[in-house]
Amino acid sequence: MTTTEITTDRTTLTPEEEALLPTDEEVAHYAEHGWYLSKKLFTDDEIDELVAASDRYYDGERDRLLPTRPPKLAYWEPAKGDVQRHNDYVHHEHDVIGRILRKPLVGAVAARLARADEIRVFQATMIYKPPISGEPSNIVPWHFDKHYWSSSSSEKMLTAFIPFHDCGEEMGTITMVDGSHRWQEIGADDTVVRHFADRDRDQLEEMLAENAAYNDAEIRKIPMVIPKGHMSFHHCRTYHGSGANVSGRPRRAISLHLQDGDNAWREFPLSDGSLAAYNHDVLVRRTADGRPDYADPEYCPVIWRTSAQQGG
Ligand SMILES: O=C(O)CCC(=O)C(=O)O
Ligand SMILES: [Fe+2]
Repeated sequence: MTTTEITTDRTTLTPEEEALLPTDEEVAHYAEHGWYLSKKLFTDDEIDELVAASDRYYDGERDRLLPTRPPKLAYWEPAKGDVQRHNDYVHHEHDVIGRILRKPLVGAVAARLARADEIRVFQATMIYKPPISGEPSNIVPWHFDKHYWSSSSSEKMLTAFIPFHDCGEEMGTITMVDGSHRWQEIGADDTVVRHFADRDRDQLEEMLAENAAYNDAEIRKIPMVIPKGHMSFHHCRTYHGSGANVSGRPRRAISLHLQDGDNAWREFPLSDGSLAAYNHDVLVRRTADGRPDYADPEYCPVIWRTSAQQGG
């Protein structure tokens, strides 16, 4: 990339937005604990726009469709009924949702937390927990996101969990296992690359306990109490999950998975000899040497680049 391009691409924040970035202390807290509760990064208008756009999305509105259906696509449709809804690639299929999620400020916060110069979207999954207290599909068992991203080379990837309203414990908010991103993992096998919905819940609870014991660590569960417009970030190795929605209102959110500029497809062999894959692999363009390109702007747009002028 030439200097001219860096200057052209330079994204700037207003002074008000700069004040919303994590402080050095908060970046250090993220490095130690593996999670960060942000300041108010989206205005009420932006969140209200997301709610309206998601209503239209659930009614079937799309600006484009994926050209092919990837093997592990999460894609709720009305025929699936009142279960927890997960819809991948909402940033690609819906222009309003995509535009709001690409807000540079969100990328700038992620860049500081990950200590990266560039942040791209990796995936955006819209999530809806129906207000049914006993709905079993509403429970998100313990997992960490890197398990699904074995074909990604980066260890810095992170997720922004963005509720569309105040989100507390009664809604089944996302809950972090404090500091677990620093644990050494034991007992991982190929089954961890399967989505948590397809896995045995007791096995996941047990895996968490075993990993904590192996690391001589206590399991400290921290529910993220997130005011409207704020969001919680977690490192790709931080264990997290969430419980029932007993609030009487739907819990609506987007899980915005982010990658740093250096992330790329890597060969990751599984025990049966096949290679770990991600849904992108059947969608994105190829790099010059034939690998899936996780920088394809069609699916993985850049939302932040730190230029020399802006400093780290
Ligand atoms: O919906 C939740 O509570 C958890 C979402 C999640 O696993 C994530 O954002 O990575
Ligand atoms: Fe997750």
